[in-house]
Amino acid sequence: MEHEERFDTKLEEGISSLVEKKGVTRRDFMKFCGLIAATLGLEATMLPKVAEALVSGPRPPFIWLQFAECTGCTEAFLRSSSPFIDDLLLNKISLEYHETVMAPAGDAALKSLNDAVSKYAGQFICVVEGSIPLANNGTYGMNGGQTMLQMAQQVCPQAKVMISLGTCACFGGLPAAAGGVTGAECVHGSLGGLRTIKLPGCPPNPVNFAALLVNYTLFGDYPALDSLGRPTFAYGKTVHSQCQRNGTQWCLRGFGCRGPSTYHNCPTVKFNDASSWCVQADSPCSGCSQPGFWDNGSFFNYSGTYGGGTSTTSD
Ligand code: FSX
Ligand code: F3S
Repeated sequence: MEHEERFDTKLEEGISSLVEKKGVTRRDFMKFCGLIAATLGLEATMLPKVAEALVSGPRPPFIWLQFAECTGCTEAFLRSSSPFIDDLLLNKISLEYHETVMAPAGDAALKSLNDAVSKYAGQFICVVEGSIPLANNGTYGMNGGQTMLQMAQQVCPQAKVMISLGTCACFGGLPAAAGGVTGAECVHGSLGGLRTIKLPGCPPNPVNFAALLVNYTLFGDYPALDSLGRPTFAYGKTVHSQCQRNGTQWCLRGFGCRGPSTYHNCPTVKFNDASSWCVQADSPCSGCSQPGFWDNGSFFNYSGTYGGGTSTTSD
């Protein structure tokens, strides 16, 4: 959809400088704003506010921790085909600590973490990727002589807002799969039930993260969450209920598709600049954003008979 509405001079200047820097058009930017607005279920009249939040909103301090994981969550941002998502991550927030993208290493990195926590105590937004090894006093996950658990215990309770990014941080994910020896647990469980917004997915969709930030900038509060702590704008409906194959002969339910028991907006937001998603690419949904993934959610462990698969809901 084309958005030709012009905004006030300051906002137009901000948009111009952003699109110039990214080598894309104003229309591309407005398309991205439209995707964010649609993801949040906002009226079209909110588009200028969404644009403003992306262009000139406040830059809250972020501390981004990475524990037991594959870095796929960060990669999903940095390699996103949307030219605006990496910009959002690197320029529209004040990224005080992030091991993958920061320049300092070793002691200097740990010092910058401690400095940032002291300086922004009670004000920073903390993003955690990965689950936390608890077995053997947490020694399966060490960072600078500290266990990941110790680091999480020191940093996370001082955050203003906690975001668990990816299934590992939200529910344990792959590091917590059967056969693992590290005793990895989700962030919420490892930290005595600390309140955290959960954005599961392996990897999570960067558009939902961008939408969460825009929502926070616009309304200054947590979005509506479901009983598991996931924003309902992204996890309010099953994949199956939004799937383009629903009711067609092309449905992959007989191949172990987990769409009927997986809550996520993949069919509408999609991945890679909204070009495709798992089922569109002929893969059954693996339930990667549900608790129990990998062991319970993945069709890789599907033990039924092809052609006769079952699902837990019928919507
Ligand atoms: Fe987990 Fe993320 Fe999957 Fe990987 O940080 S949700 S294994 S995409 O990297 O934590
Ligand atoms: Fe079929 Fe639903 Fe999966 S329509 S392909 S079972 S998401």
